[in-house]
Amino acid sequence: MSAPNNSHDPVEAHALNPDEVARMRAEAMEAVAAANSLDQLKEVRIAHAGDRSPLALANREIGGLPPAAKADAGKRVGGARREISEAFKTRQAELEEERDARVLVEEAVDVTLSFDPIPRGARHPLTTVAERMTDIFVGMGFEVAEGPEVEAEWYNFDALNFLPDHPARSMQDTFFVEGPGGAHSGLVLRTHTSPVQVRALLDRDAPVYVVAPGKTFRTDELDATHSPVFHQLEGLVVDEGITLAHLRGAIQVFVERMFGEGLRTRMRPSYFPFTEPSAEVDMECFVCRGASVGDPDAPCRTCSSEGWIEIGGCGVMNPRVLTAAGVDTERYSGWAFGLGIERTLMFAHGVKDMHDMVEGDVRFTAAFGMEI
Ligand code: FA5
Repeated sequence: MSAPNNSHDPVEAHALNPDEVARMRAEAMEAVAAANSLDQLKEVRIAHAGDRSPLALANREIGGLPPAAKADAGKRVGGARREISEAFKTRQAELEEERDARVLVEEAVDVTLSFDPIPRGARHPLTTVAERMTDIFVGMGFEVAEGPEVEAEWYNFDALNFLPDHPARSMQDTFFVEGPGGAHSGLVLRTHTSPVQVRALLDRDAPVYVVAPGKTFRTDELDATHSPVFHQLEGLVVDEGITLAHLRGAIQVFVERMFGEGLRTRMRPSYFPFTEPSAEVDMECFVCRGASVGDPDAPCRTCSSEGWIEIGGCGVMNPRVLTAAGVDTERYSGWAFGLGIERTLMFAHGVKDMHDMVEGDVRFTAAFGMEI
């Protein structure tokens, strides 16, 4: 006689033991009730209702029971699993409701608060620097003059004593404006602000003290220090007894107010058709103040260790220009200068590349404090 087959006896199959099923159910119900977040509840579900949970494993054993015991065990295990599933759904609904209530409080938006729908803009640093430069001269008694950006060749060149074959007129430097059908229009995009000198002199009687900030155009490639569209500040003085010494003084005052007290300036001989003598204006490097010259251990990137920085051109008015503008050269004399505004911004604020000024990235403007 063989031994009784007890392996399918629900009492002996531990997992199907009614007490054990009740214990597993109670443990699961307790864990569901204790879950305080949806994440915790998810873990509880895996542990007590997942495929590898104790009750799921017990359920698998039912298949091996004798038919008479199957229904009983199935009812017991199935009932426990259903109850756990219901408890899980109820707890899930409670926790979801709690979460929604919390999110409503935590993420509440006060729609009655005032807001700025469009970010506030600011003027471009070139505009504010041009204004500061202009203000320095206005403080010395100058008035502001203007001229058109699309300018007659006569004002841009002829009246300023540029001879017809002067290289600045060539296609290399000048944007010529085409007339109808490609005809010669006699107009250019002004290559400098100097034509405003002539316009200012034709507009008013001497004495004349004007500055003219404005946009200028040349067929230069955009690089770190050049742009095809750039800005200059023109200055012009015509009065009795005016000499180069007044020009030196005005430039010196400008440099000290713009860049710092005690900075020296110098003039190097140069050539412009509308001034005689002509000079390039240099100012002492405001970073190294000349200390980097000949000192390889302390190179200066601002002045390339030259000690001086060029800021523009200037000179005593050529009498031919004054005559073309109807000024009595027996009585009056004068001088003029043209300063690069981009270069001034670069030196005054350490801007290393002109691309930054023209690319329109608002972060560049923001770095200057969004002056309005
Ligand atoms: C002139 O344009 C003369 N009209 C200046 C002048 C006025 C001389 C009155 C005498 C009397 P120049 O070509 O050197 O000169 O230009 C003057 C300044 O404009 C330069 O020193 C430089 O700062 C700036 N500049 C010239 N070309 C460019 C460019 N492509 N991009 C940016 N700045 C430029």
